[in-house]
Amino acid sequence: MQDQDRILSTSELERVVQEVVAATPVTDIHTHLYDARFGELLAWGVDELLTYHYLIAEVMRAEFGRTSPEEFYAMSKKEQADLIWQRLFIGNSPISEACRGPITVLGALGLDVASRDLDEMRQYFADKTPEEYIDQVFELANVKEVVMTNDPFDELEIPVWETGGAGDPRFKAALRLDELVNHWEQTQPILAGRGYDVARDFSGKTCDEVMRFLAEWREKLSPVYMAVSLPDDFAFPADNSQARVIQDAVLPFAAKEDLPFAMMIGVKRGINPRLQMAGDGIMGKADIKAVGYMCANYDDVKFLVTMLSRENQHELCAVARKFPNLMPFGCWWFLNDPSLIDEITRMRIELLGLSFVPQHSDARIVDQLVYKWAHFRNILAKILVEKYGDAMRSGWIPTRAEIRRDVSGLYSDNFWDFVG
Ligand code: HDL
Ligand code: ZN
Repeated sequence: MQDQDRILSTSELERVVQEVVAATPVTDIHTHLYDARFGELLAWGVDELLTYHYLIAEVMRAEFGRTSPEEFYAMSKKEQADLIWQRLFIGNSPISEACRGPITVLGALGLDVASRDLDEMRQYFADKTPEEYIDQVFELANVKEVVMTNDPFDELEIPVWETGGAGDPRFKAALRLDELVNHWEQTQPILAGRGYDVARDFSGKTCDEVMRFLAEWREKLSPVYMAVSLPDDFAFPADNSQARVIQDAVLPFAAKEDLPFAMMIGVKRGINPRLQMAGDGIMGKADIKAVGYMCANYDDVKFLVTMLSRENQHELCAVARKFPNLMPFGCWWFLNDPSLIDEITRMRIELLGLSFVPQHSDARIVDQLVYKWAHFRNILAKILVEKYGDAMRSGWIPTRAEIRRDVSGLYSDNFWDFVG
């Protein structure tokens, strides 16, 4: 260990941690982004940023009694963005995390946020192409690659995959299975219509045919993992089609193909259907026993798990201590806020050391990579300074190389080492 690599003071520690946390590129393991070949599925620019469904939910609160969800959704994208800008940024101080995001992005792009002139800021995006803006955002956010959310039942996505051809190597695929797992009764006829010999009651060759479907889409997408979101009442094992698809098709396929299975547990879809996508949310904690059972009984499957309830976080860490095939990841959705990111990340470091994936952006708009990662890096740096500092106060001497190793693990290597 060379002397100049050793960190001997708190001030040096703070400088090194800040530098490494900022300079280390990120693998963003769950997003809803698409590379430019997906055309209109790729969202970018200030009007998309302002009409993010998190901000729609917030503007509906500000507009209560004035604008109904139906009236809002009848507006054009520009009119929606104007209303959100007026209500949440001008008429109220933009200090919620969802409001803070666009301001961080616009400021990072060098725009005159203090002008509050949305039309002037729109000009900045007018002559950009998606491709050049993706390059600019990836550089600004210091993100090296993202994992998409790819739905084999999405009529807009399917043609792009059927066309084939290599996409942008920075955009990895994930095979999203919500329609198959959570809506079997609606999806089984669609699969049958595509030539798979599947029966609603799972008789005959149904499970083999579902695995043939998975194999064919694995061939098309080369996904880094399979994924599904699951409700707060998800139970496993269970006597229902959701558990049956997982048990008799997804898990055997995951084991046979060594393809990890990501479970995002705790979402309640359509709590307020009038808000459309903004109407999904959370109505209670999930049952960690399902996760423990799966990890214990399918030790040849790698599980990536994130949970939506704050109340599930500690037990997820405790279960992960028992199962090396369980990789907790991210501060998902309503947990992607500074106070909860701080709480959850500290908990994970204290219980799991550095063996987890601390964050994903869940970005739907390319621009969001800038703020979701800038905000996270600020919090991570403070926590790491404290944790390395604790060791130093007892005489441990960390090195620059070790801090670079650790941060690279949290941002990227832990994920790639786990998925293989
Ligand atoms: O199911 C999911 O992947 C969630 O992330 C939802 O897409 C949700 O709407 C979201 O974007 N959360 O951040
Ligand atoms: Zn998501």
